[in-house]
Amino acid sequence: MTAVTHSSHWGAFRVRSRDGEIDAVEPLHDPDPSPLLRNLPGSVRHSARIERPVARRGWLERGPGPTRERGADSFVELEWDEALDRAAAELERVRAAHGNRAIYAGSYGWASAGIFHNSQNQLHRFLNAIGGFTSHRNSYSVGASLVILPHLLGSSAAVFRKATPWTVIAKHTELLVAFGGLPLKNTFVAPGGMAHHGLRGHLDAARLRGMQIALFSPLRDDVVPEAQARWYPVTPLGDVAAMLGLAHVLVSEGLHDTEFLGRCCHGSKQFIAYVAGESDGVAKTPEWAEARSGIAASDLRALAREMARKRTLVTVSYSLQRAQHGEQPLWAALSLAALLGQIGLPGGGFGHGYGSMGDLGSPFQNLALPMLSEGLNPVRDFIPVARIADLLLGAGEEFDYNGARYTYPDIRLVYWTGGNPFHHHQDLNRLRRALGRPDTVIVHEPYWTPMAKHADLVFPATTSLERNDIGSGRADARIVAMHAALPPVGGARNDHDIFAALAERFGVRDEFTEGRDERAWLEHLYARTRAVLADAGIATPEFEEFWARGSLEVPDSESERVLFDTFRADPEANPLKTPSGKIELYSEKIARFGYADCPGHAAWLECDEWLGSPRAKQFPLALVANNPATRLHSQLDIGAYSQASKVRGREPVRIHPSDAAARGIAGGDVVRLWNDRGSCLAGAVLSEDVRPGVVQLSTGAWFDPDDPRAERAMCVHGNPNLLTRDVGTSRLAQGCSGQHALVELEKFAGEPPPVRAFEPPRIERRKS
Ligand code: PGD
Repeated sequence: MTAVTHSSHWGAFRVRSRDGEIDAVEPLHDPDPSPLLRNLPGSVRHSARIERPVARRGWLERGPGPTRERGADSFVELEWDEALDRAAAELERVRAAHGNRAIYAGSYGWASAGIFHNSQNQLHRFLNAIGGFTSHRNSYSVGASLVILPHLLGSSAAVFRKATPWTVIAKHTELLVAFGGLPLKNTFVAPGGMAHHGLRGHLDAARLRGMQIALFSPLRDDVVPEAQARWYPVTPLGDVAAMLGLAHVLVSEGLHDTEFLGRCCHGSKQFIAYVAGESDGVAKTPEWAEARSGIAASDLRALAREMARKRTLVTVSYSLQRAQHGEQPLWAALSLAALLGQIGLPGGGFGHGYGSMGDLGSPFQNLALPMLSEGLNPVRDFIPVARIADLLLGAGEEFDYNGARYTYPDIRLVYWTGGNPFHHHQDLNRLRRALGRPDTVIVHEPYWTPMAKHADLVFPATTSLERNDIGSGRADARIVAMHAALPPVGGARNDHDIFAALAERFGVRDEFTEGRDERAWLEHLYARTRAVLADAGIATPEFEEFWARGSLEVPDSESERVLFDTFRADPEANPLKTPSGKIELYSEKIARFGYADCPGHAAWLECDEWLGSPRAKQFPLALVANNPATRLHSQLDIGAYSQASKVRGREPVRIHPSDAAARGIAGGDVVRLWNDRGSCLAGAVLSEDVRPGVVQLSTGAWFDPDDPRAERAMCVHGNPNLLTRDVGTSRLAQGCSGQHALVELEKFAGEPPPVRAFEPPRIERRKS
């Protein structure tokens, strides 16, 4: 078969197939292609694919209802029509008996690239056509940021979409202070597509010009070694203390910019009083900070003076806000940058998410390309996305969120497409209990992921490689014609076709499809894309030509943008959308909410699980459960690149040699990590790049319980979310706090149980 163009969240490529399988993948004009492309060959016809619709045996025999059998039961194969009839009947039963709010279809997850086949858009569009569903707000990535940034800066888009691009940083920044680092692995990925990977090149250019990087992270390799960053091996969850210590030096030595603070910021008085200890009797001196952050007071003093001397950009990664009190590192970093007075200058000021997402700081034009419209959801109930287990376990209970109180509805049916909660959620034993509560769980998945294994009805979905689409990210270098490279595997169908068939059963097929097939939808969405591009002055060919050509280039016309430059130049004429019109270092509005876990200015709030907490006596290692380097989240954990990183088939856990020696652990040993929530096995890798007292185990190994019926199962494959805690960042944002946990670790005694994560469940042919 000839090569065709295609795209993914981690890159655009040409793909060649042979004998119904992906054979070779070549990047499309990319200076630094993602190694994640290596997961694609051999992934489409993998034995972990779901090939036919199935129903859980207990659900078929005993009907819908709460059960602990999900994830342990066998499945029975169904014909497509029967499976669709059963799904429609159950949706109808729940709607009629409990109303549409009893359907939870927040259905979080990254799904696949493509503006038409995005499975969540498809799900929401279908459910909106039949009366709506309980939805979610925000994301697991930036749950705290999306809520607090509008209070501080008027909008979150201001920081994400309008971030100063890397091209400007490479030209102007002298000192980049990166809390949470700039891990290259994360920048290979962006939702919707990422055709040009430029970070390595920008860092090279910046280093040659003399830019220095101060890296605050427990992991030395959170910046590529070539960038020669100065490593400040901060205690996990200790960054806010370091920021306040730096702020104290600026203020006590008169290095802060009072003119900028007065003109562009609101509430600097309250923040400075707190830093100086006037409001709480505790001066946040570098010595105070050293005791909490692990960074020497003398180093903090020297760095603060250097920051004041140089053109300095303070940036904080997404990971820092994915933690208890995750709002604070963001606010403290912004306050620190405000003291320096360089916000709005080229290469100076504040950034959030450099190194966390490939498209942040992209010099390519940020075009809001059309997606399939979801229609309107008449149901008002929602949850902050990471509160899924609270929702399922707490019907009728109240929760706080962003200054208001809401009530969890009684969910009877969960509908999931394009996401894997057994990857993204915390405290998985609690999630398993929660997923036992609804009457029915319906999942569309290409693969037998743990979420598919926990469903009652499973529909086999195609992967993007089996269908046609148009791919482009938010600030992408290319718009890509995503040609189907292979026919659908087994009986798999596109999510759109599954929902169209369900819509037919509800008499709303025409409303759902608008009378279009796949080709007609692509032409329709392309016509709308052309209009967006025409507004941006980009000429485009007709659909036929685009489709044959394979991709269109988007110019890098935003390479000179500077975040907040017009605001800085004239804050009266260009006010921010905050109550004061300025950057809020103190927020009366947040203070009025009265949340002890998110007061009116940035503050040091001790986390329950950090190395300074009493719990560390029992669980003395700080786990960093970060995003993986060898796959996107849990996607294609079956792939060759992900598999090559495993140690004796398990996810690698990195541990400092001194911590390993204290426990008699050698590299390559199978180890058990545990705390009072659960445990998992992993393969030990000894590394000096990890700060002593810290272990690092990335997310994304498919959950593989030793006993699927056990109340507290152990994951034999290495999923860290057995150990993480299921609490919101604060009552303000209720974001995901999964980045950290305290754990203990030991060498696993005896023969470790086999890894069965990629084996399908037991599937029976139906007795007629
Ligand atoms: P993915 O593995 O991308 O994880 O969590 P998310 O749920 O997005 O799951 C996507 C699923 O969609 C895969 O199973 C894939 O097979 C399926 N899929 C792909 N394409 C299609 C399709 O077209 N149709 C259908 N039906 N299915 C499809 C990500 C989330 O995890 C995120 S964004 C972050 S940042 C969080 N990070 C952390 C963290 O740092 N630490 C911890 N401990 N936990 C985290 N969880 C969060």
